[in-house]
Amino acid sequence: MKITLLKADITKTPADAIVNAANSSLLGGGGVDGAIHRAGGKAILDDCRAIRNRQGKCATGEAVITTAGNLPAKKVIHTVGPVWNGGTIGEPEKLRDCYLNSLKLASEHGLKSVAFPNISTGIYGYPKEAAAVIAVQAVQDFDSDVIEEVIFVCFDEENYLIYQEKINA
Ligand code: AR6
Repeated sequence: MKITLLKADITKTPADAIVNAANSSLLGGGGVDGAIHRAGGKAILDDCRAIRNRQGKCATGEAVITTAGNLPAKKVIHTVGPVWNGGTIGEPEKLRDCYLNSLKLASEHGLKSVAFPNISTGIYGYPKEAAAVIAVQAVQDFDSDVIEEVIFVCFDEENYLIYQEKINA
């Protein structure tokens, strides 16, 4: 599986699936979540509502899949990252689960390229360096015959420089 690093807006990334750093309500929010719903349009929210009606909220570390609406991607995978609370209440495991469960869902849907934002490192306050180590490790550990490329899409320069170092380590 090839790993690519971009400094970009994930809503403009033409991957088969883009991953959203959502919250458990699945009904939108700020940060990358807000950007994805704005750019993708109402169809994404409609799908999220249908999932809510079916299964209720999305637990931390879990992932669900919807249409990508007007985005260049085929699908959006919504995953709920952990809120950073000092790191002693399972945040690292939950963050790893976000990456693994998103990749599993992409694989099950035959999606060959998956773009990830830096989950939890914005509003949820996860330290960027530690989050990058977990993200890169999870992707490297994931075995798939389906997924050919994982793209880490960094929005800020700090994350971009951290990922450059971790991917090449
Ligand atoms: N493209 C790529 N990355 C982006 C974009 C974009 N357009 N916009 C922001 N980022 P955050 P979280 C980066 O706060 O920490 C929402 O309200 C940003 O620089 O979006 O998981 C949800 O509804 C950062 O590196 O997500 C939840 O309530 C990364 O995306 C909560 O925020 C994640 O920052 C989730 O918080």
